[in-house]
Amino acid sequence: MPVKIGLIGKTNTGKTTFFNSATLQSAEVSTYPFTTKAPNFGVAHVVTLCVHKEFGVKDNPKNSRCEDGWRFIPIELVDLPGLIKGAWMGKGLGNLFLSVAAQSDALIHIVDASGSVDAEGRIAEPGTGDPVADIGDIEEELVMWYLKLILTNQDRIERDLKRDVDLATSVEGFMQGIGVKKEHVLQALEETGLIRKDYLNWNEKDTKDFAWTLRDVSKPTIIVANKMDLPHAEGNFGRICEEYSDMIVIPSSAEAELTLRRAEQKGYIKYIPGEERFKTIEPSKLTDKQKWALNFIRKVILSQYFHTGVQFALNVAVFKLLKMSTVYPVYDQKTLSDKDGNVLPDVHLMPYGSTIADLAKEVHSALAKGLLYGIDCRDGIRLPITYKLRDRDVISLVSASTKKK
Ligand SMILES: Nc1nc2c(ncn2[C@@H]2O[C@H](COP(=O)(O)OP(=O)(O)OP(=O)(O)O)[C@@H](O)[C@H]2O)c(=O)[nH]1
Ligand SMILES: [Mg+2]
Repeated sequence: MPVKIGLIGKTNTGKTTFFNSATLQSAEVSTYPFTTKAPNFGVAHVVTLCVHKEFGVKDNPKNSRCEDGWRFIPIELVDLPGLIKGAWMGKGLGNLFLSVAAQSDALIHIVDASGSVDAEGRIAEPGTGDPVADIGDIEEELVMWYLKLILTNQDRIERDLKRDVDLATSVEGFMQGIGVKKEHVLQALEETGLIRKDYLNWNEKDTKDFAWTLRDVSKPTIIVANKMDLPHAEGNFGRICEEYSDMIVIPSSAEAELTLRRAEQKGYIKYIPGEERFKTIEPSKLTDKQKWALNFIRKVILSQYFHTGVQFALNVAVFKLLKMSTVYPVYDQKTLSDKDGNVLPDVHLMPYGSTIADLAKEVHSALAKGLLYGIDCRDGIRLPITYKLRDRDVISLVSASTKKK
């Protein structure tokens, strides 16, 4: 199952622009509020330094792509309809939104750092809006949905408790559809201290605190401060970092990334997503407007922030927030190839703590069944199937059926 990242945020903050630039799709973007009516799904990539150079081999990537030494690993990106304060009361898309958002492993909360979206979600002069308040409003929206679910299931919880079903199991029962697991409930009860208070004595504030914490622990999130190319964005970016010091905040210009990716597609420039420079290939083919736009990106975005933030945000979400490792399973330990001779064909994103047995399951269920051990292709050491994988491991999986006689 590919890693899934959801894009959430107030309307008009640039979610679809971010999505299009990362997936090279053409979903509708406009200055009107609530342009995206239903979720858009697409394939984006995270980028990591490929191991082929270290091993001194030429690779034949299959499930990913290798460009100038960088491995591009596919992930699924979901662009969600925009939110606005009060959406949970029924003005917005409610449970449909929540259930799609909940299927994501992590969320990227996109905010307009320039403050150019007003309270109704319309585009306004940069500097007139308050991105710090916008983030708080949208977070509150999400929490209200969690709270609503808890409140509408109060009778069920009480019935469960009477039947000696514990609170965590009961809550998981009606919230697993939005990605809440028993361990999340237990963590939220622990963090709020409510583990020591009888549920029947919870007051309104207790339930709300619980909903906040449950949202927090069940759905890891980073903030992307978008529209950094506009006035007022820099000052607001500093404020966002201060206010949300417990979260990762990444500056971005989705519009700049989209311009670069489209120019690259047309063959005007050579640009590797996430890099801090691009090369103009045929300057004579560019119109004055295109030249101006590319120059602006070079001077205002790349020289100041080193990247447009789009690729960087995806990498951070997968590698830092979700702590995923990249692991290369191979068949032949010596040639580092699969059965058809493809060298380093696949790379898998594995959650922190995954074992060789987990890797085998990802590759093929038949392989997992007869799995005997793994071999670390760096030093030839035989590893037990309970060995916890490390980032950049290249592992030959040996099972009863594949073992060479
Ligand atoms: N200057 C600037 N404008 C941007 C940037 N990203 C998006 N925009 C503009 O912001 C407006 C809204 O962009 P969308 O991508 O449609 O925003 P959205 O968040 O998907 O909006 P909804 O679907 O309504 O929630 C469009 O006019 C975009 O061109 C950016 O990085 N810089
Ligand atoms: Mg949109």
